[in-house]
Amino acid sequence: MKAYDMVIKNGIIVTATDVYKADIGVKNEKIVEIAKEIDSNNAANVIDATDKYVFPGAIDVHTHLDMPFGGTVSSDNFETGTVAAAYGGTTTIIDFAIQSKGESLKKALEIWHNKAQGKAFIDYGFHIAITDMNDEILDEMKELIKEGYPSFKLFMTYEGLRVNDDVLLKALLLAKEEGGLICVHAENFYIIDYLVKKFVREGKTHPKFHALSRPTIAEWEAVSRAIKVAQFANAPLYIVHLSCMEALKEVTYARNRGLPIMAETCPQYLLLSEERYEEEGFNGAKYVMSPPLRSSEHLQALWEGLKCGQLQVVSTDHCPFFLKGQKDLGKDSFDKIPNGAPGIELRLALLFSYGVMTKRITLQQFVEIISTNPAKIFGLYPQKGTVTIGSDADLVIFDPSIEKRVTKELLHENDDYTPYEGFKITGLPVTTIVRGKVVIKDGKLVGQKGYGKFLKRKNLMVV
Ligand code: DUC
Ligand code: ZN
Ligand code: ZN
Repeated sequence: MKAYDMVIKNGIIVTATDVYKADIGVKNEKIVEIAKEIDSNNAANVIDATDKYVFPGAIDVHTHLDMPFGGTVSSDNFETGTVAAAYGGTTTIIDFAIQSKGESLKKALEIWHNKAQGKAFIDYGFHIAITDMNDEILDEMKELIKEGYPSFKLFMTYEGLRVNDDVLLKALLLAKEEGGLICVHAENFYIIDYLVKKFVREGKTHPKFHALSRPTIAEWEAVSRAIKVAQFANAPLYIVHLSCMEALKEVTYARNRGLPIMAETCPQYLLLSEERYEEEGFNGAKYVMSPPLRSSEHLQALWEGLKCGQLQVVSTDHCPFFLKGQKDLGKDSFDKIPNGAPGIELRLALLFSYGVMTKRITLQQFVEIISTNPAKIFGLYPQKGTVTIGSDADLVIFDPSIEKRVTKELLHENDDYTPYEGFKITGLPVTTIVRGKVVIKDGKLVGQKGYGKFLKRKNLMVV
């Protein structure tokens, strides 16, 4: 019997704190040795990573696979979505199990477990989106935090999903008491509702009115309100898909006073601006997502927020819909376009190309943002999120010398477009390893459907 199931040789290991050259020995799904030189005769499988980076597997804490939404269902399921994620260097996702009205949280989890069971190529966990709160649901939250589901999402907007501030407050108080974390989709429902109805009444139905109906003040107000409710509850809070500088200023102000407020942004808010809505014909619908794309000054501010650590995570909010057959439900009016866009596969390549290569963030910050912080915040650290002895052998071998232009054909997301068509990429993941098993090998899928396992999470950290 060999001492190692796998040895990765000569790679440049990058963690949130260090960059160094060493070999990695893997046994029984775990990293068991990191040394200057490991004898490859002792290994069943040897992978040469010369001139390549070895990152901890990336963690995407915001995906919507197989999700009923906007009169249709997001087009990637747990099979296609996790394959695309693995190609992109993501080894763990945390998806959202969404409670239907009148339903228990456990029922929502049962439905989402059934969607994922036997399909995933990479590991996964679930946040629970609470849409219908009462005392029993509060009791369930308590129980579920202990059972490995410590994070909950509340929508402050979207008819049918949204909750009021009383629910936000109750959830925050409970999470504070029991060691859970509340995440919010923060936009002001009433501002948006007023503007959507006004534009529709005036016959302003083009996709660009989606963005105009969701101005930054709607996000700013809701982020500011959520932070204040969290401050009152003395609870940590995580703001999902933050998109504008006013909201970032609220987060920064709170963090500078020592409040446990954390926030993520997504590649689309760093790299795509509102001019996209002017693309010809119905093409602006590709970018109909919430919050919407913003003007370039906001993009600049978000990069600075990442650099200074005021934003801790980049996730994708991957929520794909086909332009033909799904987005066109809103052909006659922007308010019927399913909200969301694909992005699960390009997160590392985009952030490396436009963050690390342009020196907006360091290589260590890149790892922190895509892997270490998500693991810490959501209760997976140090099992995941770093390269150290005893951690799961979730590893990405990344070739920084590859140069490509993004085309839809390059990708594995189940969609008929990518918002990043034509983007120049420097650096791509070539090999993705999940718990010691190679899932993507030199750019080819070799993993097994159903290998990905459900992760119970605990011990959340504030970063
Ligand atoms: N925003 C989107 O664009 N899609 C899914 C849900 C969300 O909040
Ligand atoms: Zn959201
Ligand atoms: Zn989302």
